[in-house]
Amino acid sequence: MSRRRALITGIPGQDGSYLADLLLSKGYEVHGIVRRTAIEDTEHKLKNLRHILGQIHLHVVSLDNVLSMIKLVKDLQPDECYHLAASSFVSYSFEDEISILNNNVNSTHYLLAAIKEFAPHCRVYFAGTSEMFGNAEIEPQDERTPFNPRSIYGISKVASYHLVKNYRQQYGMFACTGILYNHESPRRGYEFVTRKIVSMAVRIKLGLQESLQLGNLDAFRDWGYTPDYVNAMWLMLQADLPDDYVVASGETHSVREFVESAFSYLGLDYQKHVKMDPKLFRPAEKVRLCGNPGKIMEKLNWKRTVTFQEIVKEMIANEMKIQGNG
Ligand code: F7E
Repeated sequence: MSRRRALITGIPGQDGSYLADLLLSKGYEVHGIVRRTAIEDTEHKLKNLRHILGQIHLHVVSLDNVLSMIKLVKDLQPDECYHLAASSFVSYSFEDEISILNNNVNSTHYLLAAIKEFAPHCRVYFAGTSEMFGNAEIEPQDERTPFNPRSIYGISKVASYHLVKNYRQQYGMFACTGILYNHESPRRGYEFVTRKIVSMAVRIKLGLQESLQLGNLDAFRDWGYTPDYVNAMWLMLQADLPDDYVVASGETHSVREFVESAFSYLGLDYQKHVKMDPKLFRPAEKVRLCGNPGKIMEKLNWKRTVTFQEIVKEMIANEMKIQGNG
């Protein structure tokens, strides 16, 4: 039997790289879409893929060019497509709202249309987010909770979610949305709060820096472990029927708790170093996001394997390895 072929948009990111690891371990032929700038600077832009560069196939395709997307889908005939690429840093979406909305929605639409026409057997995963719930009235949120996005990023994901649902219902495509809550790992980008905290805490420990400025320490998030979450993506495409699922830990922790744990692993008292900076607060932020993963646990037998404390510990250990030797 020939190897199953997967196409991943956003393959260089945290999620894309762990998903590529998972699919390779399952024997897939793995293809990824990257920007030209990534190929020109593999050292930095493809650092999450360094260990598997010889085992995957990369294609330079612009997600805002429908013709190049059609060509790739037609030539490749993927069995599974994971659409992870997006402008995903919520804060930027308050500054660059027009292009973020256009890019995130159009790329999803182009991909769905290309697959419908030229590779209709292909199963599609779309990366939704807890930001779709925004200012949710109910906690925890699940698949029936009404969306109330409070950022352009969240709005772009709600619009794309409806596109996915429409292609599923109108054209019979096997297309699913995973509504994923925050998920972290040593490969998280430095702009996100968990990586910022661990990298700065380690700098403070090494005497390279005195203090750390953060936004709202009393924001609550539902934090999970990225390898568990890419496993959820894969499970959705192996199901008998396409559907949408919330993927979350079901626990909520404050940014302050994350800070406290990270600093205490390093033997530091966070109160001596961490300062809140009102400039880093977000407009209109809902402070408690917490998901109910009951449906995916019951229907697809998904479970998380790593706790909040273990995530903090692994991220600190990795950062010590990088900075301690650097
Ligand atoms: O913020 C607060 C901030 O930027 C987490 C993305 O993957 O998950 C991620 O979105 C919390 C927020 O992630 C700072 O206000 C405090 O409450 O790490 P973050 P995010 O915005 O929750 C969702 C599910 C996605 O889909 C997104 O793509 O931390 N916070 N102080 C801070 N956040 C940052 N970045 N920097 C601070 O100094």
